[in-house]
Amino acid sequence: MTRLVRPISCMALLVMVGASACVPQAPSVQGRAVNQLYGIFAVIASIIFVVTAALIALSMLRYRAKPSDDALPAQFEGNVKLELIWFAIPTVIVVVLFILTLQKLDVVTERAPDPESIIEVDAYQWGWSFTYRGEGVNISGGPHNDPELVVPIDRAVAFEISAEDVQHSFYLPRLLIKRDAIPGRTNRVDVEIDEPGRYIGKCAEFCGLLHAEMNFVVRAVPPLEYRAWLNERKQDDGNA
Ligand SMILES: [Cu+2]
Repeated sequence: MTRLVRPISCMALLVMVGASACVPQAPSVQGRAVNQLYGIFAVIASIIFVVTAALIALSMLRYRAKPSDDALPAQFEGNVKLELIWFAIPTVIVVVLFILTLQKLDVVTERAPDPESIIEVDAYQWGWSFTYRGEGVNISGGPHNDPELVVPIDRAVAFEISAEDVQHSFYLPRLLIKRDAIPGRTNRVDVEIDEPGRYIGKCAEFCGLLHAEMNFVVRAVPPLEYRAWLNERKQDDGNA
């Protein structure tokens, strides 16, 4: 039976590492940094799980009491070398993960020096208002009328996020972006999307009765299409 421990452990490790590699990749510079960090955490956690489970299984199988064996097994008290090893290994793992997390945090929180657009996000019960700063364009909507904003791909766009009434949260699940929207405070997050598409946005902070219907859409398009859309909206809003 103990001969099976190693092949089963290797298979379990491969399945877990493979599963972590199958997680969909976020199509943005910031989301990809988070994805990479998730991947590293998943691989290290999988190795720890498999090694721990294998050692438990091995000791249960190899050292279980035998019917004929009623003598007390050899007794040990303390093992300095072993204790140092199981102190050192988790410490090294935690320090390495901490340093990697700080590095990825730099990517996620970095502000673009010259973003293509700055979009002021105002959350309220139960909708969103998006104002393109300096462009005279506003898009807003609430339940059953989800606002759809347009952003360019391959360009950094800055979101400056605040709230009018209670706390909300600006959340783009597919892009792995989330920032709290807090009354009286502005949180900024810069996002550079690199695949065109429609990305669903949600409020991720329970904020009242219609919280679940507080959705929006981010449509990412090529830069030229974005400029054309912006000019069209400017004219429409100007004529309104
Ligand atoms: Cu909300």
